[in-house]
Amino acid sequence: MLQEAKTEEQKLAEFEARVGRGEKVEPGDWMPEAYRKNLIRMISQHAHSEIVGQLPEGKWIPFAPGFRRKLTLVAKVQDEAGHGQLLYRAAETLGKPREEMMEELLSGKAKYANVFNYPTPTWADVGVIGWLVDTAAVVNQTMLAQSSYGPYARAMKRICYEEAFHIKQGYDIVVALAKGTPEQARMAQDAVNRWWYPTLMMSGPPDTMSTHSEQALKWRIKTKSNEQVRQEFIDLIVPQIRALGMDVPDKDCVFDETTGHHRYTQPDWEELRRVINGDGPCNAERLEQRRKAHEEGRWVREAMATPSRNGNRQKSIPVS
Ligand code: BYC
Repeated sequence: MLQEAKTEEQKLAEFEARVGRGEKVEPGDWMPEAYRKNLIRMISQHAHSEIVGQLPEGKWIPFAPGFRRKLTLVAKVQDEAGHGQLLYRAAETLGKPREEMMEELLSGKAKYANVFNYPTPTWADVGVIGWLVDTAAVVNQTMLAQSSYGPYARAMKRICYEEAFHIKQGYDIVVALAKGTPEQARMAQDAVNRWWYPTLMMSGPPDTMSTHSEQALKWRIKTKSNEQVRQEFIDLIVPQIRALGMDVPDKDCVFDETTGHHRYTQPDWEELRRVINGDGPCNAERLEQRRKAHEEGRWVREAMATPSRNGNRQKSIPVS
């Protein structure tokens, strides 16, 4: 039967059957409008997170202790820019123009990961972002690599390869500090203490407070709930923290023999709501920096959009 001759109900039933069989949905395929909208929302927020996520660590590039630390940090921050590009591209395949996404980010309308609105006062923060935040990101993104939307799932695969390197980079910094002087060890512990709850919040609110999870799980945009992802992260990271001789900031975080998982204290969900709605410690600073970078990159975008002598015009517009 031709696609046009089918009723909306038939198209939806076929779509859900395909997704249920684990098939990928591709850009030209029929999809429910709510599926398209949910994906655009999530992928564009993810792209913004990669772009804004360059700033807290990027600030430390001039002060990295030594040439090798600087090289790996530069490479990491550049990777994040590349991830942003991949994700904007994936969102564009759903019909969302890149300029609109940029406008939403720069105007403060769009959300991006909560963690990037916290300060990075010491070098240990660079290590802890790479180790804790990137581990939480990889647990989530490994799940998203199974997403029903083909371009998003494929972007996640590539991104996870690079994030695995970022985790090692961060872990290596923390190991050096944890095994260094007492002052360095204190600095590492202090950073773990400050990043613990924001990192737990990164996996999203509890399932009872999540607005999009039910639909996202039904259509396999996500394949695990926010709480499943958070639990997976905690079970992975807690033994690593203890193996380094460091304290888990939550005194009630203990392994529960009956469930086979760690119990933990819930983060302050009101803090998450505030931070993602613009009222975190560094929201204004991050957006100001992004706006400045966007303005400074204007000449590049304009130069690339100008036809060359042979009449060719560069089609894709760089982000910054
Ligand atoms: N931060 O219904 P819910 C990186 C929002 S970058 C901000 O559960 P969903 C890195 C949520 O968007 C990778 N917002 O939503 C880069 C929704 O708001 P709206 C970062 C959050 O989508 C540089 C509302 O709260 N990873 O690793 O089903 C250097 C209700 O939530 C957050 C991603 O972006 C949050 N933590 O689930 C280093 C992953 N939590 O749209 C590292 C992609 C919730 O209704 N995103 N919100 O206004 C996801 O996996 C999902 O969107 C979430 C939330 C799990 C975050």
